Amino acid sequence: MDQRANNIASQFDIQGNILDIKPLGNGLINDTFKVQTDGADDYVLQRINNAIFRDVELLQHNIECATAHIRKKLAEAGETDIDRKVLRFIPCKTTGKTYWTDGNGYWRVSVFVKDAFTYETVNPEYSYYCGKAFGRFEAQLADIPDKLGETIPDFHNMELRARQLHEAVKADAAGRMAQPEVQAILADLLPFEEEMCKAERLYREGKLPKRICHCDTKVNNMMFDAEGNILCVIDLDTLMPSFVFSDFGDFLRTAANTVAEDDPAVEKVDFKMDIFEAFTKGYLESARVFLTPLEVENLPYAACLFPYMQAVRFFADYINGDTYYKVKYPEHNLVRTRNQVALFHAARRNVPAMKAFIASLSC
Ligand code: GN1
Ligand code: MG
Repeated sequence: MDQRANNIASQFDIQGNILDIKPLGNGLINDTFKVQTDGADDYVLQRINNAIFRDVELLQHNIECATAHIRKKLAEAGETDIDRKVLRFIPCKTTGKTYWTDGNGYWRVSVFVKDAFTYETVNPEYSYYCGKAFGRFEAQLADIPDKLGETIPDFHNMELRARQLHEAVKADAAGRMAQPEVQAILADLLPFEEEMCKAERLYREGKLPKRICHCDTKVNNMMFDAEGNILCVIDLDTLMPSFVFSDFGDFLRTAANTVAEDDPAVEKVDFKMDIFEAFTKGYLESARVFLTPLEVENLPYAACLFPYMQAVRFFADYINGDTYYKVKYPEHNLVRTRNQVALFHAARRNVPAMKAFIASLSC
């Protein structure tokens, strides 16, 4: 076992002796480890990517407020097994804060959720549960008294993402603009830019609210028990005020894609309408109570916006020379971009069917 990791984990008020620490999960941003102990709980140790999350104090403030609020609601509702239904972060022994820094990096520890499973893909039944769970998650946070901030300012602001792409193209820092395929992808994306920036326009016109959203509702950020019940939502770094489109759109971006987001077989990419229907049904059952008609009307737009935004983000990173997302090989971000562009087109073709389905729901 790595002595450094052991030393870092020991800064936190964990119970029991550490037996082993090994890598966990496949996030693209933070580094995650499982800390096995001889006590009642195991833990998750995470190095927070401080280049991306610049304000760790705010980040942990958001997470502490949100988890405490959900914990309180679960307790009031008479829930048992609360440590499997909301994450619990462990304070540092010396500072009492839920993060620790050695001046070299920022670290935090949470209780490992026992007997829980995450999946890279889901069937329609599980999608329906995910929809219900995310609608409930947003509803639970709708009356949070604390003020939460944006852990990455303008994280899902499409206008900003479009601007960043334009800047990347102009700077051409990695010399990749000379590739004919890069030019072709750019020409494919640009005509939709204005259409995709609709949310920001509605917001400026005062028609669209920001709510507390998770903002990284990839399917693998949801934990299930062995029977397929949703336990909790994980990866709370991007929990912040945003449009509901974030949670709705990002879930479908991963769950409704016929293949993984970095599958090079673009011809296999399609938008699964059965997943859309099941998720939307569940989501609206929990969220219809607080959503405005304009939000509901624009859910099909959200299903297109997120593959588009992700394509723009992967593409800008490729052009910049892979400075943001972890890559496993040099073309990784380009492969991801192609995949997300194909998904965007597939989603867009399904907009009339999505609208018809939402209109058919009675709830
Ligand atoms: C990042 O680290 P991970 O995989 O949970 C990213 C998301 C992207 C996603 C694409 C802070 O999330 O926004 O949708 O990769 N998180 C951040 O797979 O940028
Ligand atoms: Mg994740």
